[in-house]
Amino acid sequence: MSKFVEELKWRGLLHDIMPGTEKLLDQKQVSGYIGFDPTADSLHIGNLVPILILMHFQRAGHKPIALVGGATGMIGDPSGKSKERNLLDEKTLNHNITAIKKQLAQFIDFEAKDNPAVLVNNYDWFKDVSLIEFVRNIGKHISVNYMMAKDSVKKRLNPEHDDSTGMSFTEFTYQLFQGYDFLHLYRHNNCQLQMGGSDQWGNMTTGTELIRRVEGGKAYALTVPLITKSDGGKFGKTEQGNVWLSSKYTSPYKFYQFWINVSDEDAEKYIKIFTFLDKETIEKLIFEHRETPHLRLLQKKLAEEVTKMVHSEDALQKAQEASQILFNKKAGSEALKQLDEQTFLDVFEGVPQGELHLEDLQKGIDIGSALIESGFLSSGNEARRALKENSVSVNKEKVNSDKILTPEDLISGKYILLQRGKKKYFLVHIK
Ligand code: 629
Repeated sequence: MSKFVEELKWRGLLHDIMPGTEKLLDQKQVSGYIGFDPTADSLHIGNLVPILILMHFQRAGHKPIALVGGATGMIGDPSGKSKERNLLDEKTLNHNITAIKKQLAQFIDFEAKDNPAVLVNNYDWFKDVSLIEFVRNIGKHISVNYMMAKDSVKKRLNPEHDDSTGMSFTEFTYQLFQGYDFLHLYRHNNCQLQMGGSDQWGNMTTGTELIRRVEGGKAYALTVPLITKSDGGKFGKTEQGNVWLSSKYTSPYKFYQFWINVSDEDAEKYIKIFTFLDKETIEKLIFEHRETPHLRLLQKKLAEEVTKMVHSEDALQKAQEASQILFNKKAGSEALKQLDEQTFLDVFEGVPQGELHLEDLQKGIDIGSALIESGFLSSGNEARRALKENSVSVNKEKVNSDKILTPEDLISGKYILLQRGKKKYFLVHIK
Protein backbone atom coordinates (compact mmCIF):
# COMPACT_ATOMS: atom_id res chain seq x y z
CA MET A 1 0.00 0.00 0.00
CA SER A 2 1.70 3.22 -1.08
CA LYS A 3 1.34 6.37 0.99
CA PHE A 4 -1.78 8.10 -0.23
CA VAL A 5 -1.84 10.98 2.26
CA GLU A 6 1.86 11.63 1.85
CA GLU A 7 1.35 11.82 -1.90
CA LEU A 8 -1.46 14.36 -1.48
CA LYS A 9 0.67 16.42 0.88
CA TRP A 10 3.66 16.99 -1.40
CA ARG A 11 1.35 17.71 -4.29
CA GLY A 12 -0.39 20.45 -2.32
CA LEU A 13 -3.64 18.49 -2.40
CA LEU A 14 -4.45 18.21 1.28
CA HIS A 15 -6.60 20.78 3.06
CA ASP A 16 -8.29 19.22 6.09
CA ILE A 17 -8.01 15.73 7.47
CA MET A 18 -9.67 14.09 10.46
CA PRO A 19 -7.32 12.69 13.09
CA GLY A 20 -6.66 9.01 12.53
CA THR A 21 -7.32 9.06 8.77
CA GLU A 22 -3.72 8.65 7.71
CA LYS A 23 -3.18 5.78 10.13
CA LEU A 24 -6.26 3.98 8.85
CA LEU A 25 -5.16 4.35 5.24
CA ASP A 26 -1.67 3.07 5.96
CA GLN A 27 -3.01 0.03 7.76
CA LYS A 28 -5.46 -1.49 5.33
CA GLN A 29 -7.37 -1.22 2.10
CA VAL A 30 -10.15 1.34 2.55
CA SER A 31 -13.24 2.22 0.52
CA GLY A 32 -13.61 5.96 0.07
CA TYR A 33 -16.08 8.09 -1.86
CA ILE A 34 -16.58 11.44 -3.55
CA GLY A 35 -19.95 12.76 -4.70
CA PHE A 36 -20.79 14.74 -7.83
CA ASP A 37 -24.17 16.38 -8.28
CA PRO A 38 -25.54 16.31 -11.84
CA THR A 39 -25.93 20.09 -12.16
CA ALA A 40 -24.59 20.10 -15.75
CA ASP A 41 -24.04 17.49 -18.43
CA SER A 42 -20.29 17.78 -18.22
CA LEU A 43 -17.75 18.08 -15.46
CA HIS A 44 -15.35 21.02 -15.62
CA ILE A 45 -11.72 21.36 -14.62
CA GLY A 46 -12.77 22.32 -11.08
CA ASN A 47 -14.07 18.76 -10.74
CA LEU A 48 -10.83 17.39 -12.10
CA VAL A 49 -9.16 17.72 -8.70
CA PRO A 50 -11.55 15.36 -6.88
CA ILE A 51 -11.31 12.97 -9.85
CA LEU A 52 -7.53 12.99 -9.56
CA ILE A 53 -7.93 12.24 -5.86
CA LEU A 54 -9.99 9.16 -6.71
CA MET A 55 -7.28 8.13 -9.19
CA HIS A 56 -4.49 8.56 -6.62
CA PHE A 57 -6.65 6.70 -4.10
CA GLN A 58 -7.02 3.78 -6.48
CA ARG A 59 -3.35 3.80 -7.45
CA ALA A 60 -2.48 3.63 -3.75
CA GLY A 61 -4.42 0.37 -3.57
CA HIS A 62 -7.69 1.64 -2.07
CA LYS A 63 -11.22 1.27 -3.44
CA PRO A 64 -12.73 4.39 -4.95
CA ILE A 65 -16.48 4.95 -5.02
CA ALA A 66 -17.81 7.67 -7.30
CA LEU A 67 -21.27 8.80 -6.32
CA VAL A 68 -23.57 10.60 -8.73
CA GLY A 69 -26.17 12.62 -6.88
CA GLY A 70 -29.40 11.69 -8.64
CA ALA A 71 -31.29 12.53 -5.43
CA THR A 72 -29.13 15.35 -4.01
CA GLY A 73 -29.05 16.99 -7.43
CA MET A 74 -32.80 17.43 -7.01
CA ILE A 75 -32.24 19.45 -3.83
CA GLY A 76 -29.21 21.68 -4.38
CA ASP A 77 -26.20 21.97 -2.11
CA PRO A 78 -25.98 25.40 -0.43
CA SER A 79 -22.23 24.90 0.27
CA GLY A 80 -20.23 27.71 -1.22
CA LYS A 81 -23.35 29.23 -2.79
CA SER A 82 -24.59 32.60 -1.67
CA LYS A 83 -28.04 32.29 -3.18
CA GLU A 84 -30.82 29.74 -3.26
CA ARG A 85 -30.57 27.73 -6.48
CA ASN A 86 -33.16 26.98 -9.09
CA LEU A 87 -34.32 23.40 -9.20
CA LEU A 88 -33.46 21.41 -12.30
CA ASP A 89 -36.25 19.46 -13.97
CA GLU A 90 -36.16 15.68 -14.06
CA LYS A 91 -35.46 15.35 -17.75
CA THR A 92 -32.38 17.57 -17.51
CA LEU A 93 -31.21 15.72 -14.41
CA ASN A 94 -31.45 12.33 -16.09
CA HIS A 95 -29.60 13.57 -19.11
CA ASN A 96 -26.87 15.03 -16.86
CA ILE A 97 -26.57 11.84 -14.79
CA THR A 98 -25.92 9.72 -17.89
CA ALA A 99 -23.31 12.14 -19.20
CA ILE A 100 -21.46 12.48 -15.89
CA LYS A 101 -21.36 8.74 -15.28
CA LYS A 102 -19.73 8.34 -18.67
CA GLN A 103 -17.16 11.00 -17.91
CA LEU A 104 -16.24 9.56 -14.53
CA ALA A 105 -15.75 6.14 -16.09
CA GLN A 106 -13.04 7.65 -18.24
CA PHE A 107 -10.79 8.25 -15.26
CA ILE A 108 -11.21 5.47 -12.73
CA ASP A 109 -10.76 1.80 -13.43
CA PHE A 110 -13.83 -0.40 -12.94
CA GLU A 111 -11.99 -3.53 -14.02
CA ALA A 112 -9.02 -3.44 -11.64
CA LYS A 113 -8.49 -6.87 -10.15
CA ASP A 114 -7.97 -6.06 -6.48
CA ASN A 115 -9.69 -2.73 -6.10
CA PRO A 116 -12.15 -2.02 -8.89
CA ALA A 117 -13.90 1.34 -8.69
CA VAL A 118 -17.63 1.45 -8.01
CA LEU A 119 -20.17 3.88 -9.37
CA VAL A 120 -23.36 4.54 -7.40
CA ASN A 121 -26.35 6.86 -7.69
CA ASN A 122 -27.94 8.00 -4.44
CA TYR A 123 -31.36 8.09 -6.09
CA ASP A 124 -31.24 4.28 -5.95
CA TRP A 125 -31.55 4.28 -2.15
CA PHE A 126 -33.43 7.53 -1.57
CA LYS A 127 -36.30 6.52 -3.83
CA ASP A 128 -37.31 3.88 -1.28
CA VAL A 129 -36.95 5.96 1.88
CA SER A 130 -40.25 7.35 3.17
CA LEU A 131 -40.52 10.84 4.59
CA ILE A 132 -41.65 9.57 7.98
CA GLU A 133 -38.84 7.05 8.11
CA PHE A 134 -36.29 9.73 7.22
CA VAL A 135 -37.51 12.23 9.75
CA ARG A 136 -37.80 9.62 12.54
CA ASN A 137 -34.64 7.62 11.94
CA ILE A 138 -32.24 10.18 10.58
CA GLY A 139 -33.49 13.61 11.59
CA LYS A 140 -33.80 12.57 15.22
CA HIS A 141 -30.04 12.15 15.54
CA ILE A 142 -28.96 15.56 14.32
CA SER A 143 -30.02 18.73 16.12
CA VAL A 144 -31.06 21.86 14.32
CA ASN A 145 -28.45 23.72 16.37
CA TYR A 146 -25.78 21.43 14.94
CA MET A 147 -27.04 21.95 11.42
CA MET A 148 -27.18 25.70 11.82
CA ALA A 149 -23.59 25.88 12.97
CA LYS A 150 -22.34 24.83 9.52
CA ASP A 151 -20.68 27.55 7.45
CA SER A 152 -22.96 26.92 4.48
CA VAL A 153 -26.02 27.64 6.66
CA LYS A 154 -24.57 30.30 8.99
CA LYS A 155 -23.54 32.51 6.10
CA ARG A 156 -27.03 32.58 4.70
CA LEU A 157 -28.83 33.18 7.99
CA ASN A 158 -26.69 35.81 9.68
CA PRO A 159 -28.40 39.14 9.04
CA GLU A 160 -25.08 40.98 9.35
CA HIS A 161 -23.45 38.91 6.67
CA ASP A 162 -23.49 39.96 3.01
CA ASP A 163 -24.71 36.52 2.03
CA SER A 164 -27.74 36.60 4.27
CA THR A 165 -30.18 35.91 1.47
CA GLY A 166 -31.98 33.34 3.59
CA MET A 167 -32.43 29.69 2.77
CA SER A 168 -35.30 27.36 1.98
CA PHE A 169 -36.06 24.27 4.08
CA THR A 170 -35.08 22.31 0.97
CA GLU A 171 -31.47 23.48 0.93
CA PHE A 172 -31.29 23.37 4.72
CA THR A 173 -31.94 19.63 4.62
CA TYR A 174 -29.17 19.00 2.08
CA GLN A 175 -26.51 18.10 4.64
CA LEU A 176 -28.78 15.38 6.05
CA PHE A 177 -29.08 13.82 2.62
CA GLN A 178 -25.34 13.81 2.10
CA GLY A 179 -24.93 12.56 5.66
CA TYR A 180 -27.34 9.72 4.99
CA ASP A 181 -25.38 8.74 1.88
CA PHE A 182 -22.26 8.32 3.94
CA LEU A 183 -24.20 6.20 6.44
CA HIS A 184 -25.65 4.11 3.61
CA LEU A 185 -22.24 3.53 2.02
CA TYR A 186 -20.76 2.78 5.44
CA ARG A 187 -23.35 0.08 5.95
CA HIS A 188 -23.50 -1.40 2.47
CA ASN A 189 -20.08 -0.75 0.92
CA ASN A 190 -17.95 -0.75 4.04
CA CYS A 191 -17.04 2.82 3.16
CA GLN A 192 -15.11 4.59 5.90
CA LEU A 193 -13.90 7.71 4.17
CA GLN A 194 -15.41 10.63 2.33
CA MET A 195 -13.33 13.05 0.28
CA GLY A 196 -14.12 16.25 -1.57
CA GLY A 197 -13.30 19.93 -1.92
CA SER A 198 -12.94 22.08 1.19
CA ASP A 199 -16.47 23.46 0.63
CA GLN A 200 -17.75 19.97 1.49
CA TRP A 201 -16.31 19.68 5.00
CA GLY A 202 -19.56 20.59 6.73
CA ASN A 203 -21.60 18.02 4.81
CA MET A 204 -18.98 15.34 5.37
CA THR A 205 -18.87 15.83 9.12
CA THR A 206 -22.67 15.56 9.33
CA GLY A 207 -22.08 12.11 7.80
CA THR A 208 -19.39 11.01 10.26
CA GLU A 209 -21.56 12.32 13.10
CA LEU A 210 -24.56 10.31 11.85
CA ILE A 211 -22.44 7.17 11.55
CA ARG A 212 -21.24 7.65 15.12
CA ARG A 213 -24.77 8.24 16.46
CA VAL A 214 -26.61 5.56 14.52
CA GLU A 215 -24.01 2.83 14.19
CA GLY A 216 -21.58 3.73 16.93
CA GLY A 217 -19.06 3.56 14.08
CA LYS A 218 -15.98 5.52 13.15
CA ALA A 219 -15.73 7.17 9.75
CA TYR A 220 -13.27 9.70 8.38
CA ALA A 221 -13.06 12.69 6.08
CA LEU A 222 -10.43 14.57 4.16
CA THR A 223 -10.68 17.57 1.88
CA VAL A 224 -8.61 19.04 -0.90
CA PRO A 225 -8.07 22.78 -1.30
CA LEU A 226 -10.11 24.71 -3.79
CA ILE A 227 -7.68 25.66 -6.54
CA THR A 228 -6.71 29.32 -6.64
CA LYS A 229 -4.91 31.53 -9.11
CA SER A 230 -1.94 33.66 -8.11
CA ASP A 231 -3.60 36.80 -9.50
CA GLY A 232 -6.69 36.23 -7.34
CA GLY A 233 -8.94 35.36 -10.28
CA LYS A 234 -11.20 32.32 -10.32
CA PHE A 235 -9.54 29.10 -11.41
CA GLY A 236 -10.90 27.30 -14.45
CA LYS A 237 -12.67 30.22 -16.05
CA THR A 238 -11.73 31.99 -19.26
CA GLU A 239 -13.42 34.93 -20.93
CA GLN A 240 -15.69 32.36 -22.56
CA GLY A 241 -16.68 30.83 -19.21
CA ASN A 242 -15.91 27.48 -17.60
CA VAL A 243 -13.27 25.17 -19.00
CA TRP A 244 -15.21 21.93 -19.47
CA LEU A 245 -13.94 18.38 -19.77
CA SER A 246 -16.34 17.62 -22.60
CA SER A 247 -15.05 18.54 -26.06
CA LYS A 248 -18.62 19.52 -26.85
CA TYR A 249 -18.18 22.65 -24.72
CA THR A 250 -14.43 23.23 -24.72
CA SER A 251 -12.48 22.00 -27.73
CA PRO A 252 -9.25 20.10 -27.07
CA TYR A 253 -7.44 23.02 -28.68
CA LYS A 254 -8.97 25.57 -26.28
CA PHE A 255 -8.39 23.15 -23.41
CA TYR A 256 -4.72 22.84 -24.34
CA GLN A 257 -4.41 26.60 -24.69
CA PHE A 258 -5.90 27.14 -21.23
CA TRP A 259 -2.98 25.27 -19.65
CA ILE A 260 -0.38 26.80 -21.97
CA ASN A 261 -1.46 30.25 -20.77
CA VAL A 262 -1.18 29.79 -17.00
CA SER A 263 1.35 32.00 -15.19
CA ASP A 264 4.78 30.70 -14.15
CA GLU A 265 3.77 30.72 -10.52
CA ASP A 266 0.58 28.80 -11.16
CA ALA A 267 2.34 26.35 -13.49
CA GLU A 268 4.65 25.29 -10.64
CA LYS A 269 1.64 24.59 -8.48
CA TYR A 270 -0.58 23.00 -11.13
CA ILE A 271 2.01 20.58 -12.48
CA LYS A 272 1.97 18.86 -9.08
CA ILE A 273 -1.79 18.87 -8.82
CA PHE A 274 -2.90 17.98 -12.34
CA THR A 275 -0.27 15.51 -13.53
CA PHE A 276 0.94 12.16 -12.25
CA LEU A 277 4.60 13.01 -12.90
CA ASP A 278 6.72 12.01 -9.91
CA LYS A 279 8.41 14.37 -7.47
CA GLU A 280 11.88 14.07 -8.96
CA THR A 281 10.70 14.74 -12.51
CA ILE A 282 8.70 17.75 -11.39
CA GLU A 283 11.53 19.22 -9.34
CA LYS A 284 13.85 18.91 -12.31
CA LEU A 285 11.31 20.55 -14.60
CA ILE A 286 10.75 23.44 -12.20
CA PHE A 287 14.50 23.96 -11.92
CA GLU A 288 14.92 24.07 -15.72
CA HIS A 289 11.91 26.31 -16.06
CA ARG A 290 13.32 28.85 -13.61
CA GLU A 291 16.55 28.99 -15.62
CA THR A 292 14.76 29.55 -18.94
CA PRO A 293 11.21 30.74 -18.23
CA HIS A 294 10.78 32.09 -21.78
CA LEU A 295 10.74 28.53 -23.13
CA ARG A 296 7.59 27.84 -21.07
CA LEU A 297 8.72 24.26 -20.49
CA LEU A 298 6.47 23.89 -17.49
CA GLN A 299 3.32 25.14 -19.19
CA LYS A 300 4.00 22.91 -22.20
CA LYS A 301 4.49 19.80 -20.12
CA LEU A 302 1.43 20.61 -18.02
CA ALA A 303 -0.77 21.21 -21.07
CA GLU A 304 0.55 18.06 -22.68
CA GLU A 305 -0.12 15.78 -19.74
CA VAL A 306 -3.59 17.10 -18.87
CA THR A 307 -4.82 17.20 -22.48
CA LYS A 308 -3.63 13.64 -22.99
CA MET A 309 -5.41 12.48 -19.86
CA VAL A 310 -8.72 14.26 -20.47
CA HIS A 311 -8.87 13.93 -24.26
CA SER A 312 -6.37 11.66 -26.04
CA GLU A 313 -2.91 11.41 -27.49
CA ASP A 314 -4.42 12.13 -30.89
CA ALA A 315 -6.32 15.22 -29.71
CA LEU A 316 -3.15 16.45 -28.03
CA GLN A 317 -1.19 16.14 -31.24
CA LYS A 318 -3.78 18.10 -33.19
CA ALA A 319 -3.90 20.81 -30.54
CA GLN A 320 -0.11 21.08 -30.59
CA GLU A 321 0.04 21.31 -34.38
CA ALA A 322 -2.64 23.96 -34.40
CA SER A 323 -0.83 25.96 -31.70
CA GLN A 324 2.41 25.81 -33.60
CA ILE A 325 0.82 27.11 -36.76
CA LEU A 326 -0.86 29.94 -34.98
CA PHE A 327 2.08 31.06 -32.91
CA ASN A 328 4.94 30.23 -35.22
CA LYS A 329 5.71 33.03 -37.66
CA LYS A 330 7.33 30.74 -40.19
CA ALA A 331 4.41 28.36 -40.57
CA GLY A 332 2.49 29.26 -43.71
CA SER A 333 -0.52 28.27 -45.71
CA GLU A 334 0.66 24.71 -46.38
CA ALA A 335 0.67 23.90 -42.67
CA LEU A 336 -2.70 25.57 -42.24
CA LYS A 337 -4.19 23.45 -45.00
CA GLN A 338 -3.04 20.31 -43.27
CA LEU A 339 -5.25 20.88 -40.22
CA ASP A 340 -8.45 18.86 -40.24
CA GLU A 341 -11.58 20.94 -40.54
CA GLN A 342 -12.70 20.55 -36.93
CA THR A 343 -9.35 21.58 -35.50
CA PHE A 344 -9.20 24.51 -37.89
CA LEU A 345 -12.64 25.67 -36.74
CA ASP A 346 -11.73 25.13 -33.08
CA VAL A 347 -8.68 27.32 -33.48
CA PHE A 348 -10.63 30.15 -35.05
CA GLU A 349 -13.72 29.80 -32.89
CA GLY A 350 -14.91 33.26 -31.95
CA VAL A 351 -13.04 34.98 -34.79
CA PRO A 352 -15.34 37.26 -36.83
CA GLN A 353 -16.62 35.65 -40.02
CA GLY A 354 -17.93 36.61 -43.44
CA GLU A 355 -18.83 35.06 -46.76
CA LEU A 356 -17.78 35.10 -50.41
CA HIS A 357 -19.29 33.22 -53.35
CA LEU A 358 -17.55 30.25 -54.87
CA GLU A 359 -18.40 31.48 -58.38
CA ASP A 360 -16.55 34.74 -57.75
CA LEU A 361 -13.59 32.86 -56.41
CA GLN A 362 -13.52 30.69 -59.53
CA LYS A 363 -13.32 33.82 -61.66
CA GLY A 364 -10.68 35.23 -59.32
CA ILE A 365 -11.21 38.10 -56.84
CA ASP A 366 -8.55 40.71 -56.22
CA ILE A 367 -7.60 41.00 -52.58
CA GLY A 368 -8.74 44.63 -52.32
CA SER A 369 -12.31 43.66 -53.26
CA ALA A 370 -12.24 40.51 -51.13
CA LEU A 371 -11.32 42.50 -48.01
CA ILE A 372 -14.39 44.67 -48.45
CA GLU A 373 -16.95 42.26 -49.91
CA SER A 374 -16.30 39.67 -47.22
CA GLY A 375 -17.09 42.31 -44.61
CA PHE A 376 -13.62 42.28 -43.05
CA LEU A 377 -12.71 45.91 -43.80
CA SER A 378 -15.32 48.58 -44.20
CA SER A 379 -14.01 50.83 -46.97
CA GLY A 380 -11.82 50.96 -50.05
CA ASN A 381 -9.64 53.44 -48.25
CA GLU A 382 -9.03 51.14 -45.35
CA ALA A 383 -8.26 48.24 -47.69
CA ARG A 384 -5.80 50.27 -49.74
CA ARG A 385 -4.08 51.54 -46.62
CA ALA A 386 -3.78 48.06 -45.15
CA LEU A 387 -2.28 46.72 -48.37
CA LYS A 388 0.11 49.63 -48.68
CA GLU A 389 1.28 49.08 -45.12
CA ASN A 390 1.97 45.48 -46.11
CA SER A 391 -0.11 44.25 -43.17
CA VAL A 392 -2.54 41.91 -44.95
CA SER A 393 -2.11 38.13 -44.96
CA VAL A 394 -4.03 35.37 -46.68
CA ASN A 395 -3.79 32.03 -44.91
CA LYS A 396 -0.96 33.39 -42.75
CA GLU A 397 1.14 34.58 -45.72
CA LYS A 398 1.74 38.25 -46.45
CA VAL A 399 0.27 39.48 -49.75
CA ASN A 400 0.32 42.75 -51.74
CA SER A 401 -2.39 44.40 -53.80
CA ASP A 402 -1.66 42.14 -56.81
CA LYS A 403 -2.96 39.07 -54.99
CA ILE A 404 -5.93 37.36 -56.67
CA LEU A 405 -7.90 34.88 -54.57
CA THR A 406 -8.75 31.61 -56.35
CA PRO A 407 -9.94 28.14 -55.26
CA GLU A 408 -6.25 27.30 -54.77
CA ASP A 409 -6.41 29.34 -51.56
CA LEU A 410 -9.17 27.27 -50.01
CA ILE A 411 -8.66 25.50 -46.68
CA SER A 412 -10.72 22.33 -46.22
CA GLY A 413 -12.40 23.25 -49.49
CA LYS A 414 -14.40 26.09 -47.95
CA TYR A 415 -12.45 28.64 -45.91
CA ILE A 416 -9.97 31.43 -46.45
CA LEU A 417 -8.23 33.04 -43.52
CA LEU A 418 -7.69 36.78 -43.83
CA GLN A 419 -5.57 38.69 -41.38
CA ARG A 420 -4.58 42.24 -40.75
CA GLY A 421 -1.48 42.83 -38.65
CA LYS A 422 -0.57 40.24 -36.10
CA LYS A 423 -3.77 39.52 -34.27
CA LYS A 424 -6.78 40.59 -36.27
CA TYR A 425 -8.17 37.51 -37.95
CA PHE A 426 -11.20 37.12 -40.19
CA LEU A 427 -12.58 33.84 -41.42
CA VAL A 428 -14.18 33.81 -44.86
CA HIS A 429 -16.64 31.04 -45.54
CA ILE A 430 -16.95 30.28 -49.26
CA LYS A 431 -20.49 29.36 -50.23
C1 629 B 1 -23.96 13.51 -2.35
C2 629 B 1 -23.67 14.61 -3.13
C3 629 B 1 -22.96 12.99 -1.55
C4 629 B 1 -21.70 13.52 -1.52
C5 629 B 1 -21.42 14.63 -2.31
C6 629 B 1 -22.41 15.18 -3.12
C7 629 B 1 -22.13 16.36 -3.98
C8 629 B 1 -21.68 17.58 -3.16
C9 629 B 1 -21.37 18.74 -4.14
N1 629 B 1 -20.21 18.66 -4.79
C10 629 B 1 -19.81 19.59 -5.81
C11 629 B 1 -20.54 19.30 -7.11
O1 629 B 1 -21.27 18.31 -7.19
O2 629 B 1 -22.12 19.66 -4.31
N2 629 B 1 -22.68 18.04 -2.24
O3 629 B 1 -20.34 20.12 -8.03
C12 629 B 1 -18.27 19.47 -6.01
N3 629 B 1 -17.83 18.06 -6.06
C13 629 B 1 -16.39 17.91 -6.13
C14 629 B 1 -15.69 18.59 -4.99
C15 629 B 1 -16.07 20.06 -4.90
C16 629 B 1 -17.60 20.20 -4.86
O4 629 B 1 -18.45 17.37 -7.07
O5 629 B 1 -16.02 17.97 -3.76
O6 629 B 1 -15.50 20.60 -3.73
C17 629 B 1 -15.50 20.82 -6.08
O7 629 B 1 -14.11 20.70 -6.17
O8 629 B 1 -17.99 21.56 -4.87
O9 629 B 1 -23.23 11.90 -0.77
